[in-house]
Order: sequence, then C-alpha cells, then structure tokens
Amino acid sequence: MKITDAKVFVGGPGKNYVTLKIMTDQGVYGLGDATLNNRETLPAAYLTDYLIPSLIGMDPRRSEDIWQFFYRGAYFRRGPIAMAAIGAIDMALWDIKAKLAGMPLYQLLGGKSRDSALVYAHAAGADLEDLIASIEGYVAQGYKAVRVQCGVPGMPTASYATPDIKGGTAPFITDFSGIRPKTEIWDTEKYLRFMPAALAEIRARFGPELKILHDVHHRLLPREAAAFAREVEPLGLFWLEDPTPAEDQDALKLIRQHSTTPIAIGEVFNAIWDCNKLIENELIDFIRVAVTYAGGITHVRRIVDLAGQHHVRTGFHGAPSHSPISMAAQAHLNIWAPNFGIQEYLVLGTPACDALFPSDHHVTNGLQYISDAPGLGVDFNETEAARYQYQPGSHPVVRLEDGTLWNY
Ligand code: KDG
Ligand code: MG
Repeated sequence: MKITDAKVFVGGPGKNYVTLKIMTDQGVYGLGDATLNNRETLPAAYLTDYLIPSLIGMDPRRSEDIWQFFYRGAYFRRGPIAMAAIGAIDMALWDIKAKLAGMPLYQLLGGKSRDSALVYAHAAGADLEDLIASIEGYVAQGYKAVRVQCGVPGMPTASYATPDIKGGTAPFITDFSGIRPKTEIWDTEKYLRFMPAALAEIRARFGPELKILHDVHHRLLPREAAAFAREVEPLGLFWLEDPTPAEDQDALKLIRQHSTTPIAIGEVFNAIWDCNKLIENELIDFIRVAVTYAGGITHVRRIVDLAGQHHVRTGFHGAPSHSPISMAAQAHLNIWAPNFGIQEYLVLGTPACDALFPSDHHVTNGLQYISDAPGLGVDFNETEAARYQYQPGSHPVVRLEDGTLWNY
C-alpha cells in the first residue's frame, strides 16, 4: 500500500484551518490538522515544501516509522511549526489505519474507558456582572465545567480573552483587522487585587458543583503565582492554568510548595521533553498538550502514558483555532485515556464549519460523545473548502503600563 498524493488547504469560516489530506493507492484517504494559530502558512509550507515530497510513495500503515523519519530525520527538531506538520501527517495516518480496520480510531488505542468525556466551555465578561451572565448561559446549556475570564477594573484595556465592552465577544484567537498586533495593557497588581475576590463571588453564586477553571495565560512571576494559588485554594478550582511562563519547568516548584490548587500547563509544549520533568516531579495535575503542535496521536499518547504514571490527567488544548479534525483526534484519545481529565471545547458547530467538516461527534450537556464511524469520524468537503482562503490576522501583544513587553 502506498501514499499517492497529499494536499494542504488553508482557510475556513472565520479561521485559517490548515487541513492535510493524504491519498492512497487503495482509495482510502486520511485527514490531519496542522493549524498553528496566527502562523498558519508556516506548517502549511513545512508540509508542502519539506515533508510531502518524502511522504509520497511511503506505506501509510507504517505510522510509527514515518513519525520517526520526520522527527529524527530532521536535524533541527521540535518547535511548533515542525511538530504541527508532523502531527497532521500522524493524525491522517491513524485515520487511514482505522478506516482500513473498519473501526473508530479509539478501538485501536484500546477501546472506550468511559461513555462520554467531560468538556469545559469559555465564559468571559468585560466585568464580573457580564462574566456571571456568560457563566449562567453555559450552565443553562448543561455545562458542568466553565473557564472564567474577567476584565479587571482599572485596567486600561481588556484582559486576556475578555471582551472590550459588556456583552461583547473576546477576539482572543485572531484579530483579522491586520497582521500588526494590537496592544493589551497588563497590570499584575490590579489583577491580583481583583481576581481572587471575583472567583470567590463566582463560587458563592454557582455553588460547589460547578467546575471552575481559570487561565492566567503565563502572566505571573513564580512568587506571585504561588501566592495567588494559595489565596484561591479554599475555592476548590478545578484548575489554575498557565500561572507562569511555560518555558520554566522549575517555576512550578514554588507554586507546589505553597498550594494544593490543581495546576494545568502545556498548551504551548511541542514534545515530551517540554514536560517530562514537570510530570515526573508531579508538579502539575493536568497536561494541556494538543495533538496538533505536539506531534500527533503517536507522540501525545506517549505523553499521556507518562502522565498516567504520575497522577497527571489530560486536559488537551481545544481553543477555537483547532479544526474539527484535531478535536476528533483528541476525542478518540479522551474516550480511551485511563487518565483522562477534561477537554477544552468551544462550539465549533456553526453551519459553515459543519459543512466543511461533516461529522457525527457531538457535545450534549457538557459531555462529548464520539461517533462510531471508521477512522477519525470527520470528513472534509473540498467544494466547501474552495470558498475560503488565508486571511492574515494576529494576537494582541501585551505591555505593562510603562511600555515593557509582557507575556501574551
Ligand atoms: O492562540 C492562542 C490560544 O490558543 C490561547 O490563547 C488559548 O490559552 C488558551 C486556551 O486555554 O485555550
Ligand atoms: Mg490557555
């Protein structure tokens, strides 16, 4: 069996999804997602210019050897661009393998460990009242877990993932007004004075059952993060995410020494070597890698297995920049993983998105149910795809009030 061709598409409804389609001489094809938010043309070029020429002619069933070929075969390894490209190939090969077996992919991983997988939604508000209204909306839809992000009083701009105005939407994934980033202003002191009390009010309002998550988005210093985690400990958060910049694996030690608030980290990690110390030293509770920029199912499965030996559960990244293809790959891992924790999930299901990526996977009452279609269980409509093209966009950059550049 041979790979005969592979094509890359960039575009989608309000997103620049990078979709890979691998064709074989047996008519079976596989799909992968290489979307790297706001850098989408780069994994697309890495695939087209460097990987696909070698991929054609390979046996698609040899997914392990193909992974090793592209990972070890490149002298300059890792990084989000290369790992997203390798990840897309890997997803597509597992899609082919499971279609050949006539099974949903999760059966090849070891079958179901649960009937459905818990997901969390994103609630956001320009202020606390606005945020509470947003949480109420998700609770009314049956969500059991909600990430809560709030504008901070006195901050000159919106904060991470919060709207500028009450009832507005937060353009934290991509601002399509141009490639030059807008500036968001950050003030740690204002945030630390406001956020613990806001979280306390949310807990009091929604009671003990709601799973509350909060994303610090890498903005605190280790000492500040330790103090924050300790202060919110009585609130029983489901997790505190990315309290400090992710490059420093040792920073988490200080947080651990001062608090038992569960810590989630890893959405910007690309390989097991970015998180092995964190996991082995049991400094985190949830690992946030994604099948896209962490090298696909083959590599993420290794991270999940390592995590499982150290009481670390999964909480895969699922920001809206992920296409339904990688969300499906993660859904198969979620239904299988013995150490599954939660899945970040944002409503992808607009009619335009469903038309581009037809699938029977669905979320009901805050739980993700997986379709039993062979393979990943998602298709790709090329006629629909022809309607879209790449749109340049950006994330904001973050500066302190005196102009110092900070972490987005
Ligand atoms: O592109 C950046 C987003 O993926 C990131 O801001 C999302 O932090 C994020 C999250 O938890 O979904
Ligand atoms: Mg995050």
